[in-house]
Amino acid sequence: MTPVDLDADGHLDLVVGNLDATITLLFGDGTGSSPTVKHLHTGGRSLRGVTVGTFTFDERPDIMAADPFVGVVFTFENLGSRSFGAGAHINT
Ligand SMILES: [Ca+2]
Repeated sequence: MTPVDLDADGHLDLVVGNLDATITLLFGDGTGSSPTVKHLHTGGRSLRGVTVGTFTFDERPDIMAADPFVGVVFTFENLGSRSFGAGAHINT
């Protein structure tokens, strides 16, 4: 689980990698309750590591997740407005 402000609204959001190979995004509203939930689907088998960084150097935090069962790292580019590009595959 990684806390980060994905949508640049000043409130921390959470990025959670799931055993079913999905990524859950919880967009906080600053109250600590009732976050807006969004899911990203990797198409993998089971995630074991998720990290966030500005991999495309545009100052928006992107998401990277590792699936050791299929030997792939998935990257999701943050396009702004709570939308993300399709997960790109990097074979490991
Ligand atoms: Ca936020």
